[in-house]
Amino acid sequence: MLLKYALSNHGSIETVGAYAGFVADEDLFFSGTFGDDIVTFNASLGVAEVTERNTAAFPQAVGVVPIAAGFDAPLNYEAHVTAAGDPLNSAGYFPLLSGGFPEGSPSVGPGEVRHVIGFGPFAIPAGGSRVVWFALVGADNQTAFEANVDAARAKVQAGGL
Ligand SMILES: [Ca+2]
Repeated sequence: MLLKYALSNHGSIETVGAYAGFVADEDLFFSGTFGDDIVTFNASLGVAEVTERNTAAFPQAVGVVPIAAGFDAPLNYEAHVTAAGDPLNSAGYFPLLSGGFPEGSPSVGPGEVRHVIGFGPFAIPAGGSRVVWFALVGADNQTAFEANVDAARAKVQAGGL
């Protein structure tokens, strides 16, 4: 699934330091519970990836793929929170969406995990816009997952929907 967002700057001054992020709570139930999920920043794919703890029995993988279209977005970032650490309201997600965790932070779980992934900072010119995409990707195993991530990126590079 591809989600497309157009971020427009209707002002007369360039917007700098913009971030685009996506929060997800996947709740994998292949194992019969969402309490044993693991979320990892897959640095080689540049995606947030969620699996069951027991990947031998349950090899399925899902993830969120950030894709910037037509501009440079220098940093993929990630952040994780557990159920106990959920923000109290929507505004509480802003620090995660705008800052994330440092790249290379470790996997979180097993547990009832959420994550944030995105890119930034980037600029939006006055009167202009930036288009960002997030692909929600899943597969029956790691090999198929990687192929589906590549396919999602290729679809956007070919013009999207
Ligand atoms: Ca699970």
